[in-house]
Amino acid sequence: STAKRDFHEGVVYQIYIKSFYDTDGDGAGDLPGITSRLDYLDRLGVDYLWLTPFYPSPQRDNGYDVADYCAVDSNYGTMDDFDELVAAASDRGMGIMLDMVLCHTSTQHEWFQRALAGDERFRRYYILRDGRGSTGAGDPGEPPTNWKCLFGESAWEWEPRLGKWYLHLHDVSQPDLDWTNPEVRERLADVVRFWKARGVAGFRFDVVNLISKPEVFVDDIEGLGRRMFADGPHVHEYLKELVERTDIGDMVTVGEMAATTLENCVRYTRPSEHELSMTFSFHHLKVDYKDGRKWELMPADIGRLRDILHTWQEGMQAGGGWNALFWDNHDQPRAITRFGGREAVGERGGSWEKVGKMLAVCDHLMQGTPYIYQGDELGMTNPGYTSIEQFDDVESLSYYNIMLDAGKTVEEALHVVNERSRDNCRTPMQWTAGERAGFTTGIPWLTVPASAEKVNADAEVGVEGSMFEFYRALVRLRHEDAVVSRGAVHFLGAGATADKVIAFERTLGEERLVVVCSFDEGRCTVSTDGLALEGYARLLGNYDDEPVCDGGVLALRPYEAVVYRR
Ligand code: TEU
Repeated sequence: STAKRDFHEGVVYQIYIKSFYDTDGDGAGDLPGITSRLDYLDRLGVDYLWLTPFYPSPQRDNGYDVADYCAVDSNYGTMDDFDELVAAASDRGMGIMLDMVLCHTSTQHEWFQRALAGDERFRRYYILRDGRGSTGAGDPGEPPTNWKCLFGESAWEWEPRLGKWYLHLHDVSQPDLDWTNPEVRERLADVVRFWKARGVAGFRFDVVNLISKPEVFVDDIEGLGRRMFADGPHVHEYLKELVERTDIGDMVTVGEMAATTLENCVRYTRPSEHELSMTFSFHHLKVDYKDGRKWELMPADIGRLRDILHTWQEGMQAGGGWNALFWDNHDQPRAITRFGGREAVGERGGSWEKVGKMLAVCDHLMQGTPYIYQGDELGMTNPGYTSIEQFDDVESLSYYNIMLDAGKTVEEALHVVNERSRDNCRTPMQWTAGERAGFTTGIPWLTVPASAEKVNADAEVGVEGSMFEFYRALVRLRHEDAVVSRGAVHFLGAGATADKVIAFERTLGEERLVVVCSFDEGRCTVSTDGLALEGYARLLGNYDDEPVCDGGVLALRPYEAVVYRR
């Protein structure tokens, strides 16, 4: 499928298939569900649709545990459904991007099963090690290193049928592949070729900066955590090889980079390197992690958020790289709740609309390619579940138990899970105010949030001033305005702005836009000194009228976002 627009000028929409639209009443979304909603996406105006994994999988990690890379899980439809979707999207000028989970397989994958059966060739597909202090065959000893997997416990699992420990950076059912084995790299290139031949426009590569492990496995004594295995020694070489072998250099590609660095992301995305079109990095979404720990709560530090965006926007620009812009994806709580607060946001009360639109302005006006995660365009919020039974995610359940073991009460642990769970973004898409939000006729796999009554597509599409129409206008702005897509970015000094305000400019030739976003729940003022706003008029904003600007002081209302143009 070919999208009508180059990724520099386009917008990507992420579809978490399981929660998008269900056509067969099994309570989970499917491929025909996407095809049936293409008019909605076309109206929003997006150019690319990134689909999360729909390959056969035991679903321990909702499809990121792949059992067969080149087929469609029957829960999601058939290969014909897939081909139909590609063609129908293409008719509307939308390209399909597929999620390639090449760092690990499921333990159910044939390769791992053959390794378990003792086939030496397939044992070499995975990362197997002897235990520490093992006295020989059959004695596990201790795990080879003290590494923790990203979902909590040890990254090593003893497997008697292998007579070894295997490495899993994610769930125990997701053994990491050994990319030092050339045969593995060739087989994974086959996967990319397979889907490319079916007409997709591009790929998203899951945790692709974790594919190259350290040369020597030693304990993490410096508290490096993920940095122990992020951006490993051969990662750039492997990526170049994959891109060249599969000839995807002209397609749109994005790499998900866990715990990465700016320097590496410049290298991943600078066109002359022939690696990727752009990268997701996550530093800006850790500003509410206490001491860097996801499962310890802290209010978002907006000064830090500004510093990180500043560094990444200007740093990627200086290095000739390209950012993927996003607040939300299927691994994050909803940004609107996160930055607005549960009370402030409420269920379409309080500052809900202001926060949602302000975040949208901030994201869509930066330099890079914006990603809209399904439901963001409606202003969907965290569901505020009341019982742990309502959660499904393997990571949430793992940490819930870890927190209980560490002495937290059920209420405390539930509170943290409510703030941080990946399920927050995975709730069913809110299509209507009707039963089950119009998502399914069956029993939804995750509880539909109460907010669906008010926050839904029916209530917003075509309604002036709605969140949906606001997003639609931002997409159009990027399509039509070169200063938004191609302009240079420059952050307007921290000194010039208030504590909770982020301001930057975009320039192209004579054109200049100034973007001011307040993350403050109250009113605040900003000196216009650093903004140079003389002779400027408001282009767009999230209040009906302009903020008062008088005597060199700009008075911003709660969560106000405003874009000025000369
Ligand atoms: O996520 C990678 C990743 O680093 C996440 O584990 C992230 O750290 C976590 O969600 C934040 O707490 C990707 C996929 O997006 C995710 O859905 C998968 O579970 C994971 O890889 C394994 O494939």
